[in-house]
Parts: sequence; C-alpha cells; structure tokens
Amino acid sequence: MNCRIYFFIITLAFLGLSGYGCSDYVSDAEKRVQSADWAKMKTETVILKEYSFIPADLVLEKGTPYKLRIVNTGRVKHYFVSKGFFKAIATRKLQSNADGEIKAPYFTAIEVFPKRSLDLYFIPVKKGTYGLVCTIKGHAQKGMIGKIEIK
Ligand SMILES: [Cu+2]
Repeated sequence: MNCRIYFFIITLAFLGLSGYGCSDYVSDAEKRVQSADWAKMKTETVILKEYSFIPADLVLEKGTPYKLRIVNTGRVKHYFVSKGFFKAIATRKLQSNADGEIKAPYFTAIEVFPKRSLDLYFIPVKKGTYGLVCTIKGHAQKGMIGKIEIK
C-alpha cells in the first residue's frame, strides 16, 4: 500500500478513536435525558482557579447521569471549554445556584464568574478523551488545561 495513504488511514482511525473526529452533537439527547434514572445521578466537582482545573483529569462513566459542579474559587472569571466533550454528552441543563437554569441541546463554552458556580447536568454518551481548556488569553499557557475521559 502507498505509504502516504496508509499514514492517512491510521491518522483517521486515531482521530476517530480519540473523539476528535467530525462527529456531531448527540442528536437524541432529549430522549436520553428523559429516559435516564436521575435518582442514580452522580455528582462530580471541578474547581477553576488561577491557573488550573482541579482535577485536571476528569473520568466519567458512559451512560451514568451526572451533575458536574463547575466552581470558580479564583479571583477572576474562567471558562470551561471542551468542544469534544460537549459533543459527546446528552445535555439536560446548566443550572445557576442563585439565578435559575438554562436548558439547551448543547453548550460550546461555560463561563463562571469569580466565587460563583454552575452545575451542568448531562449523560456521557460517546467514549473518548477530550481536551479541556480555559480560553481566556494566557490562561491555558499558565496551566489551565485538562482532559475529560468518558469510559
Ligand atoms: Cu481561566
């Protein structure tokens, strides 16, 4: 086989396995959210601060309903952005602990103000490892990166 084509196929396979392919958002999210047993929901917490995510490696189980508490303990606002992860989950809602909740099929970015928190309710659907980053200028370079694994 032509070496270049072989390399191309391997690359495509890797992208597919790692969850960075061109797959779309979870299209049947609403059905998954409605049929899930939310009494079995697990709660996880991720802390955002200058300049890290704690834990930097989140591990979630496919099919389990979750509440992910995204807590900013820092002095400045931070972003929780993981394009691959947002496409890999069935999103139920994003809830503020003071002001209400937002229902949407998916999110592309979540911003949390200093000393505030937001709760993301979702079900992991697609296995893979997804990069997590704070997209505020300079924060990733200072260490605000992580990863989320769905297994
Ligand atoms: Cu940040």
